[in-house]
Amino acid sequence: MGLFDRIKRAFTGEDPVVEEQRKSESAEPSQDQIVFEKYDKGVEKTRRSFSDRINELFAGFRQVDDEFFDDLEEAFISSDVGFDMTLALSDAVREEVLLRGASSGEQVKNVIIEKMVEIYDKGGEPSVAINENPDGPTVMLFVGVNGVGKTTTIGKMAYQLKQQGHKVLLAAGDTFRAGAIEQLEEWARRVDVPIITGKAHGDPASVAFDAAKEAREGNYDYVLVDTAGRLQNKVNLMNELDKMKRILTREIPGAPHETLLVLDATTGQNALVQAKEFDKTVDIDGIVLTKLDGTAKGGVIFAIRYEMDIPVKFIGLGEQLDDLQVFDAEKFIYQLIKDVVEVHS
Ligand SMILES: Nc1nc2c(ncn2[C@@H]2O[C@H](COP(=O)(O)OP(=O)(O)OP(=O)(O)O)[C@@H](O)[C@H]2O)c(=O)[nH]1
Ligand SMILES: [Mg+2]
Repeated sequence: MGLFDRIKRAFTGEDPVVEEQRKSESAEPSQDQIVFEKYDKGVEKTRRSFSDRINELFAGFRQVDDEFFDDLEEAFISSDVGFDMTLALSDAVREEVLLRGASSGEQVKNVIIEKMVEIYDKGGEPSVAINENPDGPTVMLFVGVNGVGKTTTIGKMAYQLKQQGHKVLLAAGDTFRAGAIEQLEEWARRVDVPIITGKAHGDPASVAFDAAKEAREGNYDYVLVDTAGRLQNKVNLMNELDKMKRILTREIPGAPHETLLVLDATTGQNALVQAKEFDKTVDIDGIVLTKLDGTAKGGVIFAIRYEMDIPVKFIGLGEQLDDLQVFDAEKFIYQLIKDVVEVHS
């Protein structure tokens, strides 16, 4: 079943999770419901601003003319959906409205939502699975500019993996920023997993080496490697990442198996710029989009989807240990548009 059909099913009450959530306030919430509610809360700001813009647009709706499309494009651009996706969307809506002879506000609104999902879904949903190492420890490298949430994400990820019964090791590869090692040590304590550290201002590649060795000898399932977000300059940063990767590959075949680029959703279109920048020099397997809970700029997920070939695999919906979620396009889009679409039950 395609993405649009699944979202539609959620709206018509045929989705078991949504249905359960609607009915029950009495029973203990299921794991699915908990996740659903996290999405609900996590995208609240984005939903509110997106819904306001779209509803405002339709409050004064008379007809689909050039002025309407100007306003529609403005609404999408200011929701951080990105320039390219906005134009594609606008074109697709124009065409479909004509084709169907849609004239009422409600009809046009439905076309917009349908096209939004369709454009998001281009070529099918990308996999959000982590690349696992079948023969030993899976090494995950976390990269991104300073302050985006790398270290916090590692803490949450370690928690999740440990909950699933895995043996997890942390590696404090940010030796540059003052306090960075202690910060990761604190997470290691909270989650109760071991950590490999080096000296402050030491060589992060040697931390990577020690961690890889320990992971192999101690039969770990996962090694989560933190990195610096800022060095003296960008070239140094990229060289350092490169060196860490080389050491990891030498010590564990195929490592790092998963390189995750962490992006801060509150920076909106700037996150997209960073993604393009990193994509030029580092092989990125997936994106973690953090701080969605604190921003109305969650529409950037569409811009990333439209303009990049790298899937968003995880999203950060808060600062607690269990606030890292696997990205689920269906849940995300449903939560984003639920105040715009008429719910038929
Ligand atoms: N609300 C919210 N805050 C987050 C989320 N993820 C991270 N943060 C906060 O963002 C801030 C920066 O997080 P860090 O994990 O230190 O970021 P970093 O990328 O490791 O930063 P550097 O080590 O300086 O490069 C912290 O205050 C985190 O609590 C999230 O999903 N939601
Ligand atoms: Mg950090």
